[in-house]
Amino acid sequence: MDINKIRNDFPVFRNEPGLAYLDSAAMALKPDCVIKAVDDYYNKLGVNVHRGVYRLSYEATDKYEEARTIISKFLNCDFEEVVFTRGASASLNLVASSYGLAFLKPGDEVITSELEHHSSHMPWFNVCEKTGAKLKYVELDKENRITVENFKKVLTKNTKVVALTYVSNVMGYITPIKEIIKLAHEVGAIVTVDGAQAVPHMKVDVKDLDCDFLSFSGHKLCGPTGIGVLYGKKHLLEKMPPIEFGGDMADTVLLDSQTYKAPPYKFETGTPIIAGAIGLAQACKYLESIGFENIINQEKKLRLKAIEELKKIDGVIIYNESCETGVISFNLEGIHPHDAASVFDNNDVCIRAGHHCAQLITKKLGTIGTIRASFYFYNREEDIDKFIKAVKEAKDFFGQF
Ligand code: C6P
Repeated sequence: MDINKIRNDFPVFRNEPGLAYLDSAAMALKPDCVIKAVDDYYNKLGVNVHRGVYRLSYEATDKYEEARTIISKFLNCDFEEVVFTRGASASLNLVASSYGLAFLKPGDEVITSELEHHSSHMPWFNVCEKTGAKLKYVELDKENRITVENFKKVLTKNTKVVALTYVSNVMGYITPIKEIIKLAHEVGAIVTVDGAQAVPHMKVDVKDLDCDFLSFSGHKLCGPTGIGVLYGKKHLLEKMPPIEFGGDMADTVLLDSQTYKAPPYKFETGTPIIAGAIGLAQACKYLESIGFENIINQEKKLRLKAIEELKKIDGVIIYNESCETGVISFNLEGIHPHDAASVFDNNDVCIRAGHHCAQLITKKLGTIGTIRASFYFYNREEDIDKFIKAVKEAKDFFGQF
């Protein structure tokens, strides 16, 4: 893989060749082809879909629905199973607010974990409070991973929903989700997978996983902001009530009754995120052209090298040494992660510091937050040199107080 050629696809790197962008877990940068797809829609079409009875509107509708086809192939599912949303948070909330509120009752159980992002766990906390269902947590192992063994301990015949992350945004661990889905289905539970940190990095085939729902955001896979996907099995989407009502999702509206369109449109109220969907489809094609094997290999290679260098520095606490994706969560002994972050910024190194919207796991780690560096396929060895230099500077500077 020619990294310099790949970096040339990204305007941010052309503008700032020296930038060490190590915050792709928060948001991935955008390549020219995605920006062009969005730009083309605004420049050449720029009109609404599903409504206009004129050529430009038909063309916009075709582009929007073609994006759904591309994404359904990307995930290996049917066209109707792709619901466009504002992002992973909106998708995860949709499942809880629709499926959860409609079908859970007192005595039912929902399994989640302390590794979850707030957007995966909090909607189910809310649903359990409202329905009287019980929220249970898989005990994490010594490394703070979700294991099949520990999952079995909380799974019962009362389990109705399993809401777990596929890849943790703080630890970067991959959950053994396929085995968990199989076990959950044996007791009749459905599984909603938070794929926000998985879909950008590995081939996710929803048929192979057999998950019931999968949520992700476009912006973490080189797509535009404000667009996300909820994959849902057709028979489940069909029986779920809509949670937003109004334009485009309505079928027949009378004074004393109303009916809704079939999925996915039942869940896409109002003017949809047309440019976002078109840009996201282009991003999926772009990642496929890079190849998921190449993507994960580059991330792992860089991460290993960075860990090797970090371990040579005294006072570095690494929380996820065995992680199998591109994330390093660490701290510098006695230094607040936000203080350290300012030194990274001064060195043109973009990292994230804090609880990463996952307070359950940062609390479990015994810290208020971590410094997180996350690698993607466009990072290179020079980024590690800059990163390590910043770590040493932060340590030297704040270590004196
Ligand atoms: N994590 C991070 O820096 P949204 O914000 O809706 O696009 O994605 C929410 C979300 C859900 N699940 C996981 C596992 C995530 O990592 C995220 C977003 C970013 O880690 C922003 S907090």
